Amino acid sequence: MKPKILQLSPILIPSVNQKLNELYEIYKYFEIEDKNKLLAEHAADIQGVISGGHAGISRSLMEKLPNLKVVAINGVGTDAVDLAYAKSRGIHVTVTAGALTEDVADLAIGLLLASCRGICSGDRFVREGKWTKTSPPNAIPLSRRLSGMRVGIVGMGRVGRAVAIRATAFGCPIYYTDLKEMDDLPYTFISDLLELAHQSDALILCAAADQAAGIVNSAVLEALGRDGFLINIARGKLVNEPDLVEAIKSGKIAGAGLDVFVDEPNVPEALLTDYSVVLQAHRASATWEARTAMGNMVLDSLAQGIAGMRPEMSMTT
Ligand code: 8YV
Repeated sequence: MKPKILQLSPILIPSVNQKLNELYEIYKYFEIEDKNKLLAEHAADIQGVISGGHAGISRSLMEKLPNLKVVAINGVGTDAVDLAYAKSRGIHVTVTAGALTEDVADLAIGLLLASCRGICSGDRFVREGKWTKTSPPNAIPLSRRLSGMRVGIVGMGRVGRAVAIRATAFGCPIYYTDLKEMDDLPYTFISDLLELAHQSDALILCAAADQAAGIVNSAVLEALGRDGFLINIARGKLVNEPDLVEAIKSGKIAGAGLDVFVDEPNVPEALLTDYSVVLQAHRASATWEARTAMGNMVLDSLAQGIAGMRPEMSMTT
């Protein structure tokens, strides 16, 4: 009999799904309406869970799975998993570290460029037929230069470092904050987030959100300033969203590029109508390349965890 796996969020790579179906009995929790019935019939046999970084797994669901060995996160964030509880049960929680780094960093730079150069506004202007012989020269406001911009990075893990390399190629001086200064980096460490925002023209959030909810608040946005841009490709909850809406509305900052939100897929109404904000639907890792590598790592983690080995990517052991 094949081991049983509960899948909490979809995987979009056909070869990975094929392999999953070959090796396991997969229960797609996100598609099943009668979840109680499913759990009543199979909970005791479930050995593995697949979920996304943002979706994670609730503690109450883990409690219903007495023989759970591994939660394979198809992503790098573990903020939506109670790691301490998983650890106390000996459940491995694994991530796909390294598989999505370049893609997430690419989107961070893309969002910064799109925000500061008004790329989406320009696109809209042309599509809406507003670019005419008689359109006033200032119909689209002048934008801001990325090259040389002072870039502040919050969280210097894999993604933060990849963003720094890209921004350096644009001639941007790099400042960063993290729990501590890192000896191997040629960038300027600023321990205080408020001070970092003050020193930056663009603040790029690349941090894990496990213990950092709401760190970007009104004071930080005010320090970033009216010519500053906020980019978030990490987690929505790093930002106090009402403070961000207020900062955008009042012109406290120049703009934002956001891939993530507090209550996805709900985006604050006020941001939808404000074109100084460039929006994405949590897609920083959504490339064929990243998602294929991630899916293969999920397969490895499940195989190792179910075989009773410590998965290479385990965050709990
Ligand atoms: C993924 C993420 O989009 O890595 C993470 O933690 O949030 C994202 O990269 C998500 O996990 C997709 O399943």
